Formats: sequence, C-alpha cells, structure tokens
Amino acid sequence: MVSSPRAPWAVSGVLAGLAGLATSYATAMLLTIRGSPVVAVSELVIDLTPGPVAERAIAFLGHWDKPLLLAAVLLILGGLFAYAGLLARRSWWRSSLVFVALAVIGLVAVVLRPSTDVVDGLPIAVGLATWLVALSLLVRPLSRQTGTSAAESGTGYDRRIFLIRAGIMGLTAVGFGVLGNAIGRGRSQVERTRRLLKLPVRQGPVPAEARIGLAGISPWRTPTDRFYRIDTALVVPTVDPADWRLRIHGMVDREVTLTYQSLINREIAESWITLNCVSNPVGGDLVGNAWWSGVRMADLLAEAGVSADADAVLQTSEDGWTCGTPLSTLTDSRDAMLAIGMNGLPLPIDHGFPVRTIVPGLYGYVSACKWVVDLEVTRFDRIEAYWTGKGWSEQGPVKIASRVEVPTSGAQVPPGEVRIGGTAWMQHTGIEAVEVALDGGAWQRAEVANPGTDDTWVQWATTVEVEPGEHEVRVRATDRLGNVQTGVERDVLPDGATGWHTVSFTADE
Ligand SMILES: Nc1nc2c(c(=O)[nH]1)N[C@H]1C(S)=C(S)[C@@H](COP(=O)(O)O)O[C@H]1N2
Ligand SMILES: [Mo]
Repeated sequence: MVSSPRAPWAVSGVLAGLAGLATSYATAMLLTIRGSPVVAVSELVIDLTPGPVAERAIAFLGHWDKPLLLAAVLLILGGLFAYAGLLARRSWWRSSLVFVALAVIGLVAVVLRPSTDVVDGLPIAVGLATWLVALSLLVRPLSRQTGTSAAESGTGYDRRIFLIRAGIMGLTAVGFGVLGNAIGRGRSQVERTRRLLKLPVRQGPVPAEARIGLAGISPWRTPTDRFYRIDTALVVPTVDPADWRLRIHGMVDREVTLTYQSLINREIAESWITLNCVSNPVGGDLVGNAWWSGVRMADLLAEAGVSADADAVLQTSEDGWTCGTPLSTLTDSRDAMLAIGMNGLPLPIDHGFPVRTIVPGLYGYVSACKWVVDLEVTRFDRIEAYWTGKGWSEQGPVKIASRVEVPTSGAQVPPGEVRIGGTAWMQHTGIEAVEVALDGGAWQRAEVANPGTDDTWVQWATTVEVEPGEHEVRVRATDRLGNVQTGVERDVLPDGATGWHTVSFTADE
C-alpha cells in the first residue's frame, strides 16, 4: 500500500487537537466557567498526587509548579494528538477513539470539581466536536490518493489542499485562543478589583426570629453562591468601577451622572430583601433572600427631580438589556436601591457588579437590572422593555407564593407525627398566615417565623399526623392585606405562576 509521509498525519493530529482545545477554552470563558477543561484536568492531577509528593514538588518548583504542570499536561496532550493523527493513517475510527478518551478524562475532571452543573460539560462537547471535524478535514486530502499511484502527484497526497486547510485550522485555533484569553482576562481583572474593594457595607445579622428551626428547610439567608442567577448575557459584562457611570435623564429637571465613588460616598441603606423570578414555577427555586446594601433610589430621583407626568423608569444595563419599572415603586418609602453589596460583600460579577437595582415587591424582570448604567425617567406608553417585547406583562408585581420543602417530594417518613415546613413570600406586603392541607382535607394553620420585615420570605412549619401509606400535602399563604393565595393553576407567562404547591410522600415503618 502506498501512503503519504508520516509527518503530515502527526501534524494533522496536533492541529486538530489544538483547535479543539482552543474552542473548548473559548467556550469555557464565554460561559464564565472558572478555568478550561485543561485546567480541570491539571487540578485533578494535583488532587490525585499523593500529598507528600505534591509538597516536595511544590517545595522544589516553587511558584513554577502550576505553570509547569500545565505545560506538562499540554505536552502529553500534544504527544497524544500526534499519535491520534498517525493512527488516522490506518483508520479514522481508531484515532477518533483517542479524542473521545481524552474528552472522557476531561469530563471526569470537570465533574469531580466542586459545584459543577450541566453547562460545565459544554466546553468539552464543543472541543470534541472540533477535534473530530478538524481531524477529518485535515486527513481527507492526505488519504485521498493513498492507494492510487503516488507518481501522479509526486508526493502521494494532495499537498496544496492539506497545507491550506492546515493553515486555516492553525489560524482559527489561534483566533479562538486569543478570544478566550481576552474574555477571561477582562473578567479576572475586574474580579481582582472587586476583591480589593473595601465598601462601607455591613454583613447583616440574620434575625433570630426568622428561623423556624426545621432541618432540611432552605436557609433563610441564601448563601451568595447558591443564589439563583438569571440573565440574557452570553458574556457577563465585566465593568471596572472606575469606568462605571450611571446617567439619570429623561423627564427630569436636571440630569444626574454618578460615578462609583460618588455613589459609595453617599448614605448607604441596607436591608434583607427576597428577590424572585417571574419564570419561577410553583414550588420552583428561582428565589433567594439576601442582605442588600446600596443607595436609596428615591433620594437619587429626588435630586434629579422627576416630572409629574412620568410613570416609569426605563433601566438599561451595560449589555443593553432593559426593563421598565413603575416610577412609584422607586420613589415611595420602600427600600428600592441601587445596590452595591450583596450579603456584606461587593456584588458578585454575575449578580450585577458594580451596581444593580433591587426593588422589594417586583419580579426581577421589571426591576432588578444588573450592571445598570442608565435610568431614563419616562412613561410606560412610550417604552418597550426587553421582556415586555416578548409577551411578558408590562407590570410585574410579585404574587403570593408558598413552597413545601420538608418532606421532599417522594420522601419516605415514619408514620405518626410528621413535620412539614417550607417558605412563603409576598414581598413588601408580607405573609400573615400559612396553611397546609393533608390529603385534600381541611386547611390547618402552620407556625410562621416572623423575620421582622415584609420584604422577605418567611419560614413556616407544622406537624401533621399520618397513617402508613401515600400522602399529599399542599400549602397556601395569606398576605398581610388578607389576600389568600389562589389555587388556580396558571403558567409563568405572562406575569407569574399561580397555584398551590403540592408534595407527595410515603409513610412507612
Ligand atoms: N442586565 C440584566 N439584568 C437582569 C436580567 C438580565 O437578563 N440582564 N435578568 C433579570 C431577571 S429576569 C431576574 S429574575 C434577576 C435575577 O437576578 P440574579 O441573577 O441576581 O438572581 O435579574 C434581572 N436583571
Ligand atoms: Mo426573572
């Protein structure tokens, strides 16, 4: 059998490999996943290295330990890529197996990381797809004339096509690498600035009365890293506080432009506020409670002097997302604020650093603009905001909601007395009462822990008596205006879901 020289095959493997690493790296940076699959594998190597060996290596190599480890991983990868390319001479399948095996190792490394979710696997999928496509593109001109007369082309393969493809592949890989690096670097610089910031904010103490003391219930204060995140940003805006400006304009007496420094020099208001998403289904977890620190929106708007004809504020974020907020909710006595801190620290980048809006009593999509840079005082009949242009309601006041968290759906409990509990919320109105009904029976009052504010959720708990067998418990809340949560089931679109959350469980000896 006549075949082309070996070198181009090895080069194909390496180029395809690098292209896959580059696209997976760019994807990881784009999805703001901390570190690429290569970094995950390197970290896995560190984890798997016996402690004493690692210590000796670190002592010997000093600060060079991690760059050297990365370099070693890349070198080994390079060798495997070349090997895969050579294998492709005989069978494309065997070489693609090498890539699949590498992807599996990467996936294992990513999954073994603390707090991974499904999207973390995406860079690997993108990388694997790139590998397979790139490899087949590169080796096709190599194998085309294999087996035919080598004399025809003189070299035994389609050299020109191969070189062109290899060149394009190399450039594309470099392009993705540079792109990923630019995205990653912008974020890490802003993250460094964020960590060094000393803000005049406190860490609010959780009111003792807010806790119902039932194991398994959501913590009253949602830890920042477990706070839900919703936004349309593919690449999260990374705004340096030094560059941040907020313009307040439109139907105002005088325009106001704020810098970050001028904002944090003002009086800081702080409060516990529960934020939830209009897309949260009944019983869902797109809700969280945090201690927010910021500057009262009412004071800022008073400085600008809003026109009596205005009824809305169109908020715009750095990435162009918009929401329309009722002016009255920003000027009344509630703690609507331009938040700079969350749970006692500067806002995380993903939650709107350096500045976002928080308005108690409104769903996030009409109020909680992250990375906010522009407030236009206006009228609802003149604007269309991002989500209202897509079928969601113009007005987004929160709805009464309650959730059974204990027992969990499908749980097995001993028969007899069973503790039931969860959370309920109706921000800015407050929760007056929570009731549960067992197996479609009468509503019975639960105990409600009073956090001392109407702007947050409450924890509730009660005890029911159950016989062995299948059971179903549902919950409903009543707000402080006497409105009882409706049992009518409605979807999240256009203005938030309604219905009673129901959980089934089994009582078993
Ligand atoms: N810039 C920007 N701000 C935004 C959004 C967005 O897509 N972009 N989503 C909103 C929605 S729908 C919700 S529910 C909240 C969620 O805030 P969180 O991610 O801090 O939990 O942010 C709001 N602010
Ligand atoms: Mo939302």
